[in-house]
Amino acid sequence: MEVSCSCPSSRSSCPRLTRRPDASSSTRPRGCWSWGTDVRLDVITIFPDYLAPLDLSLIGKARREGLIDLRVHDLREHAHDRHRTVDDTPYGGGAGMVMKPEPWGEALDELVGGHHEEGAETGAVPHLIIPGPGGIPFTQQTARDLATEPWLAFACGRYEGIDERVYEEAAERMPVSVISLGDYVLNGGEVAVLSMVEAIARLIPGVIGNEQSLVEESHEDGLLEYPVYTKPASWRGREVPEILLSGNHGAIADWRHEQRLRRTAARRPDLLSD
Ligand code: JD8
Repeated sequence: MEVSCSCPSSRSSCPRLTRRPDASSSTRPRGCWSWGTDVRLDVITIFPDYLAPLDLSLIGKARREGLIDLRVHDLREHAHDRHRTVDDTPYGGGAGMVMKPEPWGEALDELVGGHHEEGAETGAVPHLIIPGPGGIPFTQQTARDLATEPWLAFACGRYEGIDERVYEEAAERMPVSVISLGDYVLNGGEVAVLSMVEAIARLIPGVIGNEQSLVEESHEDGLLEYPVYTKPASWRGREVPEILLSGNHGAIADWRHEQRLRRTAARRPDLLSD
């Protein structure tokens, strides 16, 4: 996916044109972008308060520390009639309402046009992620891939969805991916964006304290996580597995791997056949 950037770096050294090295490398260039953080995330929605949880916890801390530049935009700012209308009845009939194209076109114009504050000629564009039940599945690999990109924008649909021409028009000026959180139906894209942003942001260097804990997570290497325990060693007549109190780190590691295999075989045999 080709993205242009007008920062002073030469093509070969500009991080925007090259995916950011993965989490572990410390050579990652910083602050090439006029917004000075490594990753910019924009979310466009008619329910900005739905994204309030991203002010909390590790993501909130990462935003305050300038590791992530997360901006939430209200789509209704781009609906100029008295009722700030963003939806209308579907052509061809049918139940429900469809999101109008004009507010989306304008919202994306502002996003792309405003970057670097020098206007559209910068050529820098985000990767537009549009959640939808018909999208490609969102997986840990998707999160890993997107976490290497410097600028993501998320379009939260509602009602029966967004006018199809918005997808087509956007794809003429930026990369567009329709991604599904899972095979069930939500009422809109906000919940999906909350999950996707958390899964992506926690892979950005510095967001979660010790990146070591990223390594043995479920789906990180295709196996589910092992069971975990903490004090007290005995609780309601239930004991912590003896091996974990042994101090024998090699044996503990073997036991944990065995537990991961058993749990994966029991709950997600599909992961073992991949
Ligand atoms: C975006 C509108 C609601 C969907 C009519 C219900 C993702 N895994 C997922 N399930 N549902 C969504 C999702 C649902 C959305 C929108 C994402 C925008 N709706 C629509 C089609 C049927 N209503 C999702 N990611």
